[in-house]
Amino acid sequence: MLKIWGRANSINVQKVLWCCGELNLEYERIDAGLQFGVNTTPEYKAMNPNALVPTIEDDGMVLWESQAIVRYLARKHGLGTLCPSDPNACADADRWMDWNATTVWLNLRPIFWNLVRTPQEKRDMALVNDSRNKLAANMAILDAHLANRKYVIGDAFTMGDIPLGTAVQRWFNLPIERENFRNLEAYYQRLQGRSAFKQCVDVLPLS
Ligand SMILES: N[C@@H](CCC(=O)N[C@@H](CS)C(=O)NCC(=O)O)C(=O)O
Repeated sequence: MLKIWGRANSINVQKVLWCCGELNLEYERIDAGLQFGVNTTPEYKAMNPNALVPTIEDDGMVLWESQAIVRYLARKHGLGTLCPSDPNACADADRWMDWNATTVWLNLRPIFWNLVRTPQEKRDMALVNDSRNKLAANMAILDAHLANRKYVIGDAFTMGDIPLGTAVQRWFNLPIERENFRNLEAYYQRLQGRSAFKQCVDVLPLS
């Protein structure tokens, strides 16, 4: 059976759990990271030398990097649905996944880290404010893009929605100022209608 190492509150683990839920895959999840440890053991580092979560093992295939895992599972079990078979549609989904990893996450991470994981007196609020403004600019792009489509590549839900969906959930639940992005709000509500998103990602409080 597919094995997933990683604590359930990690945004990167959540991408993989949500993907498995969309594909109705059975899996065994082993808690790892932060208070659970495991990820710093020699055995774990032999699988993932970064000592980060998630890592998966599937029929002898060991894989780390959450978005590579989402792509792998979507291609293996959801070709034509979660992973579009049309190369243009697939590239479109890839584009939004990469944009999340290379752009959105860089702005979201400092906000999350300071407001959720750092005691109030030690927070770098200048960094939080700057990152929030940059994240709001990213969310404005997504909001405009969603004006005439239900999901990031069109009217069908694909792997392209998974990483961004986890970021959008944080945007709406972090204690920050938010612009009134109506298309983005409708998108978040649409995601909330998906049971795997509700179970694996839309879990509060953020921790
Ligand atoms: N680029 C990696 C990043 C993985 C990552 O940073 N994981 C964090 C959790 S979100 C982690 O393992 N932190 C250490 C810990 O939980 O102990 C991915 O997408 O999988």
